Amino acid sequence: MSNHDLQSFVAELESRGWLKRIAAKVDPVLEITEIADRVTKAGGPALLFENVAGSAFPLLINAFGTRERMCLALGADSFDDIATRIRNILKPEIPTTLMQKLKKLPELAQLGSLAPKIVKRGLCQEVVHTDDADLLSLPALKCWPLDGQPRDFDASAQPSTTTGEPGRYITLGSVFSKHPETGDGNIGMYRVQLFEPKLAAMHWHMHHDGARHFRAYQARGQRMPLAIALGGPALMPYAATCPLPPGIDEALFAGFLLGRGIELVPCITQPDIAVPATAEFVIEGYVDPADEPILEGPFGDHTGFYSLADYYPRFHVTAITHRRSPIYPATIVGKPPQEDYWLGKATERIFLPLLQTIVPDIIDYNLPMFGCFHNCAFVRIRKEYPYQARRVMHALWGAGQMALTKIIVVVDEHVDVHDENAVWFRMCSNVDPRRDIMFTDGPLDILDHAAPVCGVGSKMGIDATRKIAGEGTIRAWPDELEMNPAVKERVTRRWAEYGL
Ligand SMILES: Cc1cc2nc3c(=O)[nH]c(=O)nc-3n(C[C@H](O)[C@H](O)[C@H](O)COP(=O)(O)O)c2cc1C
Ligand SMILES: [Mn+2]
Repeated sequence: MSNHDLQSFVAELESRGWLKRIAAKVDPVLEITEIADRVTKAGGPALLFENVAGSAFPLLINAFGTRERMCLALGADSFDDIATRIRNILKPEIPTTLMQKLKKLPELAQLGSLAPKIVKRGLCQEVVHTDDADLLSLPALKCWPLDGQPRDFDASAQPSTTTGEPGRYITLGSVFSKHPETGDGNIGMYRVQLFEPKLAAMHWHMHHDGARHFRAYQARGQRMPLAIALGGPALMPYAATCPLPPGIDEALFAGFLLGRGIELVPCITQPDIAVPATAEFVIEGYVDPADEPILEGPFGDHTGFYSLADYYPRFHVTAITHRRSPIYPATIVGKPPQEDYWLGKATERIFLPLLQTIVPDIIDYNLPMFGCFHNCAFVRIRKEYPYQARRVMHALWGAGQMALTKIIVVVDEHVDVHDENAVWFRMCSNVDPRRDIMFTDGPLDILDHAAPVCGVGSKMGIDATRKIAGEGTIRAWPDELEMNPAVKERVTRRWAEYGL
């Protein structure tokens, strides 16, 4: 079972020739980024660096860097297979909201025993460090040259940084938390900047569930227990990135994807939090609402720019546990394509049926690579009445993490949204800018540097559908050119005869 834990996944990748071991000594400061960036952009293999300078642990990167490897991690032949499984659960029901649908998952989980199982022992606790826990023993990457160096960087204003090199990050950690009142679990992938052996920064965006949980602890004036897990079932990092609504535990969704409940073991120093028993490393600790926040970043981000430095909660480490011979998993983000493109594509496909329950007009959508997830969405609808495209835009701007989308382009049902030129063609030809482009305002991705205020700004909707009566001033709308199918078929059949 290659998706049981990271080590079996690595073995499976290797047996398929999808993984390369690198024995040469490499620097986790920038060098691994440059290697991984080249390999990922060339569609190359997963990389296992066996000799990382300054650390005893091997480092795995680009494990999910192709469609095939992402599917293998998910244990599916295709993303659409998973979407079909989801569609089948949703089918017998009257379409309601995404929220109500997902709230049903726990019931389904009980039936199918997909709920997480708490176990007493886990491989992830074979080795336990408490007083001697040291974040700097990990081969954490410094990804890009200006990471961790704010423009007006004043070393004296920082805690005494003992990382040697500023800007080292845990980049593929799944952060486990629990809501203090409801007890709901959450897993989110948030980057973690290392400052001292037991001090890091927790970069959860205000729109994400980790930050929401933190606000609940803040209101109660309580410390928030946390654990960062690295490794575990191969689909764990994917599950941590899933845009599930608040209150829906990613551990349950992971069980649904895996087809059986994932095994969780309680942390040693934070026993309220349970983590995958087969994780490679677990970093246990807490954030304290009474602390001063710490200046985090900048960080070379998936937008292709450095996200600006800002203040985030301090994460205090109480233990680091790991397997006897652990592998440290990492990723880098940067100008696309990167490994995270495939995590995003999986979500785009897997969440289509759920999105359709709240916006049934949508036949298909594409989050194009250049849009870096939140900047741009191409949406295909079957248009039946005036201003339907605008209704779809507004619905999307209210739908979970899709609400952060900056630019939405809507096209008619005959347009393939995965063919970017086909979308540009309609956008240029079918649009009267003054009539067909609308602006609105709302929350934006925290990483959108063009937004006038962090996390808030304007959005643009472009209605590139054919215009019909009721949509402002339109003249007779022309038909699009298309050859008669019988003629096409005849030409195909006779092609050899033409000698072309
Ligand atoms: C490689 C990678 C890195 C990410 N880093 C962060 C991050 O630092 N902070 C953050 O809030 N979200 C980050 N995300 C996005 C969240 O993991 C994602 O939006 C997730 O759905 C949040 O889960 P939540 O809503 O349960 O908090 C990252 C995603 C990926 C794929
Ligand atoms: Mn969540």
